[in-house]
Amino acid sequence: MSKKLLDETSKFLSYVLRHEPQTIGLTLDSQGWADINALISGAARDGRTLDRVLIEAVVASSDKKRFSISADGLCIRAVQGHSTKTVELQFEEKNPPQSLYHGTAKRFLESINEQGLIPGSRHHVHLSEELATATAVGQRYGSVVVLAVAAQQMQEEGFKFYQAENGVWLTELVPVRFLTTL
Ligand code: HQG
Repeated sequence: MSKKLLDETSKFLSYVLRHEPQTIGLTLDSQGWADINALISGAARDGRTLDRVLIEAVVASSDKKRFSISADGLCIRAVQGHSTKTVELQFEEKNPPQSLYHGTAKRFLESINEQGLIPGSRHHVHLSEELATATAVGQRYGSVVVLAVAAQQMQEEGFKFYQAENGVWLTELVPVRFLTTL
């Protein structure tokens, strides 16, 4: 199976499982689960050949463990990163480490320094435990800058933190006073 096919399929799965399931007539439940057979037939109507072997290969090879398959093997979901309103993942609240990191583009800094970190089209602001991960996330948008978030202090002041299955930390927003530019 080629890396190109795996990458293309991963992007397609991210698109339909996080953002626009309706484009292939797919329904997600509130926890983001989609029936794998419905995904395969919906994709086929869109001219895309998916099968169980390819889907499982994408799930297993995803560098960020973006997807998970249900214990009974029937359903698949994206573990975070949703924008579709039909999904409201119930994440367990968790105590964050003292600091978390957020990589972004330098050109966004002025706005971030006014508004704090906001989720944009996703449901949460995404934060990383590792500097290196935050740097890689920020590089997607160009010249990168990494911000440290005083996560423990935020939590002490009543802000909630969650961790997705793949280790990404999530919170609703980060006010400016908890941010330090590194
Ligand atoms: C920025 C990928 C202006 C924010 C990654 C970011 C991650 C502001 C962009 C995951 C702002 C949103 C999430 C403000 C935040 N003014 N810009 N007030 N507040 N921003 O893609 O965190 O491959 O929605 O800094 O690896 O970059 O999809 O979020 O640059 O884990 O699995 O607005 O997506 O994972 O961009 O990335 P995104 P993100 P996947």
